Amino acid sequence: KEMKREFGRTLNELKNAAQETIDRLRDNIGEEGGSEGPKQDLSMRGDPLELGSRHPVSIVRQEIVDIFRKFGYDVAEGPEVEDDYHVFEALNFPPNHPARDMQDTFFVSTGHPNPLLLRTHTSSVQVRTMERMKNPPIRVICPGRVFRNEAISARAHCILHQEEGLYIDKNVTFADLKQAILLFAREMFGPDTQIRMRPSYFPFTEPSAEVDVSCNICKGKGCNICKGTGWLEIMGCGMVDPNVLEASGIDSKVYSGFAFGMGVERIAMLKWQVNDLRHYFENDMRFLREFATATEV
Ligand code: 2NL
Repeated sequence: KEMKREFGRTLNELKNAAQETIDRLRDNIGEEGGSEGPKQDLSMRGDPLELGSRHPVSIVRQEIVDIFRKFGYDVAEGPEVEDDYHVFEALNFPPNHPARDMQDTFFVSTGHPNPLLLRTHTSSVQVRTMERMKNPPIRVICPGRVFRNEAISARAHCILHQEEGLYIDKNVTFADLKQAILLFAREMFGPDTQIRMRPSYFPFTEPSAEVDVSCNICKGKGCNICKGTGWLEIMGCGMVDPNVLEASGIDSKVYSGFAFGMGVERIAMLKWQVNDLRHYFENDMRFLREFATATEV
């Protein structure tokens, strides 16, 4: 009750002060505005615009694309919602391959002979390129988002970015593949980079290999990034299986080719020693700002 009077007086003072300010401002701009419009203080500073910066995945994606464009490759993109034929069938996946399981792939529609699904690799774009071009030489690099039905952890995520390359012509050999990968690795990781290839298996290439680059942190001596081995795995590759060429209407007796694929997040992790994949998807400003100086918009 006692505070009521005090409170009322303060409110009244506030009201009067506000009214005074409104009157003063109204006198300044003029009651009607008129043909001249309101008089504004043009010297007042505006709100500073906070400039954004490129996401690290976007930076590396562009770096890889630029390297292969320099080698004469075209960039091709395709749909993220694909069909079984372009993701698995045309790439020589056997009918019961585990990737075709609900456990590993997100299905959009099932129960048809050619169900719709979220692509698990961008090879489907290369299949569409082969179908369209028919006549080699074909040189494409296909960047894009891919999807895996996986539990999210430091090393796995259900959305990832991939970049796959394909080169088809007469007389393309494994030696050409090695040279292309070596040149790429030296552009990407520095001129002293060494590569090694280990035998591997993919349904769509034969022979197939995993590619390692010499660890540019410890110069091959062994550190915790390369786990003491001196080598870092960067991609998979191989000679395109003749079945894959034939499925897309390319004569495997006349033409041969090589293909490779790499994870963009993985390359970015190696480049900046990021140890947890989840950083790339959480959009924490403290993480993103780290890359603001790495690129000029
Ligand atoms: C990896 C390995 C690879 C391919 C992708 C490919 C595409 C066509 C035909 C044959 Cl159309 N191969 N792509 C070949 C070898 C490896 O990716 O580890 N990716 C993250």
